[in-house]
Amino acid sequence: GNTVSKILVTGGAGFIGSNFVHYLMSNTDHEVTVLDALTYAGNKASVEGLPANRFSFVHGDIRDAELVDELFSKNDTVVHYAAESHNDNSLDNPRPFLETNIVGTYTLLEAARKYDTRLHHISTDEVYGDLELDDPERFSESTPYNPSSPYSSTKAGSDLLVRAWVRSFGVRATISNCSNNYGPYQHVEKFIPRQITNVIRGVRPKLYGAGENVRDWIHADDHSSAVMTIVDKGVLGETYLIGADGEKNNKDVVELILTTMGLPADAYDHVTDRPGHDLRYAIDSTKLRTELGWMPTHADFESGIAATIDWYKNNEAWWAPTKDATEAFYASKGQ
Ligand code: NAD
Ligand code: TDX
Repeated sequence: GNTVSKILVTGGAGFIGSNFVHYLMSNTDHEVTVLDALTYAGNKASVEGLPANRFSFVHGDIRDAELVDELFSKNDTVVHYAAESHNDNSLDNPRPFLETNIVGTYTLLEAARKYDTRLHHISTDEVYGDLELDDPERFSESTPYNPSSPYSSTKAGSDLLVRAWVRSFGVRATISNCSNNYGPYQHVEKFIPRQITNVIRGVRPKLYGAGENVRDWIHADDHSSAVMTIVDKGVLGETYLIGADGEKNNKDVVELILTTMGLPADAYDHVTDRPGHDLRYAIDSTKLRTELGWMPTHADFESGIAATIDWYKNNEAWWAPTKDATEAFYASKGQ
């Protein structure tokens, strides 16, 4: 396996990155450094109170080649989460997605090449486009790339850069493409936290279109254990798909949130659909399970959602500062 002791986590103040940092602190002895630009999506509070002998936070941009060079010189392993991550924003203003997802990833790859750093690149199932509701095939490592949105096309571009730097320059990298995550510390712009925090505020949840679209939900902790499995045991140059057999349509998810929060299942509104809205994502994670022995442990979606609802109820100070601006953005688009 790969020897890890000092690990740099880009985007570690975001949703999945911060969950990964907490996972590392609880399950490993590694020294952890976060590099995060604290964009609208980053929140330093998500990684506050961690032991200073093992954790440090660097406020900076992954496009800053000088800073990236210095941090790569001090770390043996980099896990790259930093990205512009929200499809709806990418439809409104694609430029930051090109900057961070493409140029940012390029900047890290050049540093990995210089220092021969072990790099794990975090990506998404959205690079594969979408599936019909009745398609018996799910996405696998051999599915052709076919991204739909500015977000997913820039993530696809970043994956292809990683593959090219592996092949052309021998960079020691792996890639994972994961399905939709849920759990604590997720920005209220995203589907599940938006609806939970709407209900907490007495606002009706907002379903895009008819709500038939299917997402393959995985708890952020299961994503973290999968990533650590790949960092420890993954074969260099390989891609691994991460998923936990969690397909649900959006209507069922909204109804589950409402009933879990003690409201009638139909107490939501249908709003303007997302342009180009991908119909269905579904992951076949056989390769990761059989070759590296990974298994998800948060199998019960209902109890995972109940715990997530409790987290948002108990952490209003974490999300309240971003709620009004997020809803104003959606209201401007009839969503
Ligand atoms: P997020 O938007 O919650 O967090 C992104 C973090 O990156 C923020 O802390 C932000 O401040 C930081 N960041 C943005 N631009 C930066 C820059 N130029 N330099 C340094 N830091 C910068 O995103 P997330 O949902 O946690 O997603 C993390 C990663 O996982 C992304 O690469 C995303 O494509 C991927 N992913 C997400 C999901 C999901 O369901 N959310 C699923 C699969 C893959
Ligand atoms: O208010 C809403 N109502 C609604 O019906 C919002 C915000 C979303 N939706 C729908 C759109 C999607 O079908 O819910 C589904 C999930 O939406 P998002 O939370 O925006 O996620 P998605 O577009 O599926 O992308 C997510 O998963 C893959 C992450 O944001 C990406 O970063 C990741 O790559």
